[in-house]
Amino acid sequence: MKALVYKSTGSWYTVKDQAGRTYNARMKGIFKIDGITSTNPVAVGDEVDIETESEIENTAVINEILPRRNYVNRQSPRHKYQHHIIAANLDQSVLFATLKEPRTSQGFIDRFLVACEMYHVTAAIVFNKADLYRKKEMQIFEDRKKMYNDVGYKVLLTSVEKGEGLEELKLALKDKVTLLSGHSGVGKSTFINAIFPELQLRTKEVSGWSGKGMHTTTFAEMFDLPFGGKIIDTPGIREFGITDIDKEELSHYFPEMRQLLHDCQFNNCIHINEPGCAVKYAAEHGKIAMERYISYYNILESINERPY
Ligand SMILES: Nc1nc2c(ncn2[C@@H]2O[C@H](COP(=O)(O)OP(=O)(O)O)[C@@H](O)[C@H]2O)c(=O)[nH]1
Ligand SMILES: [Mg+2]
Ligand SMILES: [Zn+2]
Repeated sequence: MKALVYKSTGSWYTVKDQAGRTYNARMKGIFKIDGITSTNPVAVGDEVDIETESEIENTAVINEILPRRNYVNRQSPRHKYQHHIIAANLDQSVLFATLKEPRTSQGFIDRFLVACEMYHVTAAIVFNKADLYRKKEMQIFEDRKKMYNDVGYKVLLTSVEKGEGLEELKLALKDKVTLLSGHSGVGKSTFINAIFPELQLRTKEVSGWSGKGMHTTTFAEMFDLPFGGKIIDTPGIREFGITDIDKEELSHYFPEMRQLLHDCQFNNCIHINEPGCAVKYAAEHGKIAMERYISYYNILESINERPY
């Protein structure tokens, strides 16, 4: 029978069948998907085919992983050519960011958006901890909101602590499968606790002087939202990766650049020093945001040419 994977703890998976019954399931045999060996072949959000093993102990065996609509990856830190699948079958990913305590960098946000474009997952940004923002941060928020809205991304402002902006956020999550992303300490667990008071995921104080949050949980987990939809919390995973990409490909993942590519003089333009570059011209003339162009440049620099 069919079931959905809610949690992965390494070799055991928490799955739920269509009747809403939960099992502890494990895999039989070795799985290879799309020719890649994955360090954890079954991911949260996966649809699987299971067989009950023990009715009394609520255990099951996973026979098959059904085809994925999409998935997001992270390169295994130890093995460059192994990928760690974070989650599958997503409708969108929401990035929690903050402008204070801690401040999420522009570069991090843009890397997240590029990754979402690569994986064909809709992206939205939530700026949390609004209660801490003063005039300066509010101005930055308004600037960012306009910049990202212009490119086509939804931007929300919340204070999970004060309960502000939550209705709009819930509306954005309703009836969708959402991957929650963002640095540690930005309020993801606090938000999930606010939706499910009975859950009480552990949250931790942002430790004083360093301003850095601490990881309190280790495994990704999916929750059914009481108002419809599902949310996946990914503790300990800071970002999903921009993997296996050519320099020439990067601008395809910036929507505002994508629409200018045909206007560049060279079709393999990487928009740095080439003559007749429409992207660079647009950045210099305020048609695309200079901040985004700088992020583009920084990501481009981080892409290693593949050794052929
Ligand atoms: N001032 C303020 N603090 C918040 C807000 N949301 C969360 N926090 C605090 O930020 C810290 C980290 O939150 P947590 O939910 O653990 O972050 P996570 O690592 O993203 O899951 C905790 O001390 C929270 O109480 C908010 O809207 N305003
Ligand atoms: Mg957390
Ligand atoms: Zn160009």
